Amino acid sequence: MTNPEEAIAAPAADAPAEAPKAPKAPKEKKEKPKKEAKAEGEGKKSGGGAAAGGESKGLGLRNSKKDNFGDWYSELVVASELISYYDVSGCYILRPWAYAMWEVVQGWFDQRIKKLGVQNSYFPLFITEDVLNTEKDHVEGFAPEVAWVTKYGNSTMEKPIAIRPTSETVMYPYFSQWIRSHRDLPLRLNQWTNVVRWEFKYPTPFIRSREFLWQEGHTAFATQEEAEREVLDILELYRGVYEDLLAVPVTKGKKSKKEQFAGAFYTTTVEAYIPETGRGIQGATSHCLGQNFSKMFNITYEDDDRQKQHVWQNSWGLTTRSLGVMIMTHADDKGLVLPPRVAPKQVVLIPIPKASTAPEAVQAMLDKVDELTKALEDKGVRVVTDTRSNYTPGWKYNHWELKGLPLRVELGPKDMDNAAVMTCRRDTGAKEVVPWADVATRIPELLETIQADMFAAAKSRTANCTETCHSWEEFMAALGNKHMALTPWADEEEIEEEVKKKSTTPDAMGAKTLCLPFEAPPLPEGTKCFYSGKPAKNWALWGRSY
Ligand code: 87F
Repeated sequence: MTNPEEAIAAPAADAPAEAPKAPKAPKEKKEKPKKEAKAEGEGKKSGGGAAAGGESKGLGLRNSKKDNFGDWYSELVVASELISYYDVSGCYILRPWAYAMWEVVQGWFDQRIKKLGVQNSYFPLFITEDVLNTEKDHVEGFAPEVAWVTKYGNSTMEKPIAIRPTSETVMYPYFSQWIRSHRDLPLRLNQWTNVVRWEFKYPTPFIRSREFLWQEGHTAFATQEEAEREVLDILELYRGVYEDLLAVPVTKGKKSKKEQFAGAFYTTTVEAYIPETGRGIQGATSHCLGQNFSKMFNITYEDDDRQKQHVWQNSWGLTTRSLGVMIMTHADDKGLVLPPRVAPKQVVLIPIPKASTAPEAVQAMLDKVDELTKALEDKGVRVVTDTRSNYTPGWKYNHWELKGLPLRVELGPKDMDNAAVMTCRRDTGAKEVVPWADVATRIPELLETIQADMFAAAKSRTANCTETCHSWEEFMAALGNKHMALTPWADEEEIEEEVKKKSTTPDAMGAKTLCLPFEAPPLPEGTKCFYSGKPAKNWALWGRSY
């Protein structure tokens, strides 16, 4: 049995970000051996697979979510055809099943930021050393993660060129050129790209990889008020991506000074939580940069009095990590469990003729499948039909369960007689007979119910794993239970350092603040910090984290 702590990530002490003054490459973490998906042939009819019409017969995953989370996750992402491992450590192939979900996330978010007035654009992948150093102060801590191109063909580059880890230094020189007067504001740009960060923490598909996909928004405003309003508008969209699309509950809040982006005025975040590992995970961040970067990059506009003013800026990012959090939240020992709104296919229709069914009756069944498919597609439902005759129904059930399809719809001889279909929910296994006449209305309803139920279940799991703590003993007990701790806090960086050190055990990394939640209980006058006993300034949500 693998300790999930080890299986997923190296102890935080390996993080280059935590040892910013040592730009030499930390030791690489070896990746786990690759797990291959099970042979697809197992359920072929000739091979004597599961009985026709039968239930799942042990084609699930070898590892269990509860007992060996890390191995379960690695096996799951490969077996469900989301990921293939690649021979550059920390890089993964996103197969169509994964990429289709990223496209749904992109579509959801892109449509909404455009409504806010954000425009898409594309800036180059490469950064010269000089430009990257424009904001040396904040890049310094990240320097060990920057990858460089040093050769072309057999020749050495005169000057090495960095591969973007983020695009502040790429974009802001042009903000400085493009913004002249208040008429050029607001400038609100986004780009959907890949970025490269040569991470040395243990890599995990979706959660931490050396190349990943994201959107990065970079915006400039004349006033602080406009900028701050956008920070929260974007954070609300990030909440929406997680909660409304991926059915993953998140806590909105502000990062502590220690945990915020060093270049920011302040950082807001949505934080998720994985009960099995007891770890918090940062979902997405929306930063108010204040005038920090506009002063560095000389981004100014002339106000009505012809005075030069530095613009107010924000930046915000959401990555393919969001899919990993969704997978970890919902999947089970049979495979993925996809929330209908993000599932590339929401319904699988499977005709189940018997060996004795007459050819005309089989044809009638197939015609019915076509008709129901069309009726569902007309309602905007994403349907796949599985009419393959060389696989048994049992094998197909397992296959689509592994892929996480929210709803299975079966059509057998009995259903043909009753003018109905049998539906089976992936999340609960609940079955329901739906008359043909109701398919086009009832199935979209069922999908919405599944979506809502999955979110409610995840939300209650997370709520049950958050403990309010007023003392160090309570705090350590909560962490020992793999829970998050909500504490009154004096909001002092030294406390956070000490808590991290003191909560580090031989088996587990130290805890840090995940965020200072926007929604928290009242903090009556005289409430004391759980650690220092000093007057508490706010509530903080703590946890071990990814
Ligand atoms: C790694 C190497 C170099 C994070 C890095 O959060 C630089 C960086 O600046 C770096 N890792 N960051 C912070 C990114 C800040 C900000 N950028 C735009 C975001 C959202 C999107």
